[in-house]
Amino acid sequence: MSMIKQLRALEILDSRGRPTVQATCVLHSGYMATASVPSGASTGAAEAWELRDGNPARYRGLGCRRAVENINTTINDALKDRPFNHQHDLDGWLVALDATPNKSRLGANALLAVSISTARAVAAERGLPLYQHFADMANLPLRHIPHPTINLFSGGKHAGGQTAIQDVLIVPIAATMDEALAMTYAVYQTAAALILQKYNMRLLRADEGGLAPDFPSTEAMLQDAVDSIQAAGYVPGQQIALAVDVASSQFYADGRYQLDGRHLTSAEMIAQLMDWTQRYPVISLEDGLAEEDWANWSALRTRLTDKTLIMGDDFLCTNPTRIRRAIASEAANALLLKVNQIGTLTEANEAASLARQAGWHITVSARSGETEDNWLADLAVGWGGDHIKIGSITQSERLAKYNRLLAIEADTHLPLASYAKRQTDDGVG
Ligand code: 2PG
Ligand code: MG
Repeated sequence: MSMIKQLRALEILDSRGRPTVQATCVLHSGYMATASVPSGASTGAAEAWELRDGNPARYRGLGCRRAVENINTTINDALKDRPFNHQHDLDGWLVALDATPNKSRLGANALLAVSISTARAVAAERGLPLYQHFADMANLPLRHIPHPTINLFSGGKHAGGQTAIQDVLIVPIAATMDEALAMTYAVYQTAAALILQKYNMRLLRADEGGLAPDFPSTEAMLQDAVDSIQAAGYVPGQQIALAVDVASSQFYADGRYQLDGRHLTSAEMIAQLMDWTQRYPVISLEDGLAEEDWANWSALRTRLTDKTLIMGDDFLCTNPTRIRRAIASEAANALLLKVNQIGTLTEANEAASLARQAGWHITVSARSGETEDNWLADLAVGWGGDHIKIGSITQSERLAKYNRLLAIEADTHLPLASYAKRQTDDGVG
């Protein structure tokens, strides 16, 4: 049994210099912990509500003082001195206290900061590493370190909109996290030299650290990734595969996908996605279709071979209701899990277990606006994520998570998850 003595919060800045929420949980046992929440840019319409102050004179309305105040007063008053045994008790109180469908009263940013800081304090109280506490919360054994999918090229909302699609990521087919990161460094540096030569662009980075020259087309973005892999001495598809976050909700309007100067119908977009998977070593397509294009997701999944991950990000928003619907209509085979899309650990865990039971793959993901906090690495290991998506191997808000994964790998000697579609029951890809 645990009991909160005090919750307190602070407005801090994320990796884009925008305010976000940090909470500290002090337990009666004397254990305490702090956690910070991230924030997206290409957000799904169904995401839980990030409470912002809306005062244009301060951070252009993005201040988080109201969310902070909600933790310091309403949430602290309601949760302190109440004994609880499980995270779901605590998160249930948070959801009931907010009492809106999308957490707009107290703010999902406030709720999540409390949910995670409390989990971390309880892990300390139990004398366990955070990843073990997350595994216990999900009632799962520790099986593997999630396989990294690492941002090489950025576009869309993370790079000023110079391309329609958002990310081309590399998936090093490595045996350990340590090896995967070393391979990534080689490709990243080679790609930086290639874009200097080809686009005359210096090493400038997008929000998640990806390289973001003015690619003339999506095709060029994919081809440059393959060329960089090759020039770094690796065989595309055999030693390093690709994943794409198409983030297509961002270029979908009036029933058409506005891609490279074309206006594609859903059927044409599906054909385009198939073409990419046939011509490039793409193993995962995230948000290949738009969040409101429900009717065509099932067609996308049917048309592509079962080897490709059809992953829902904005489409599913880590929302158990949307995931149930997608499972029933066979609209995807992979979940992108972002806990701040739903607002508490318990609901995110429910989303993950629904996906797992359906035989889906899970990629645990950071947001484009991150902090130096590293809880995501522990969560991804504890909840058995198949892949993890953090961004590039630059910038400390990204490296905090990669470095934590290296430490967990060194401590646990867990194997790296398969890079391929999803884990079978015996843990072999
Ligand atoms: C995504 C994420 C991370 P954002 O779309 O998958 O890359 O971006 O946090 O801006 O939603
Ligand atoms: Mg995405």
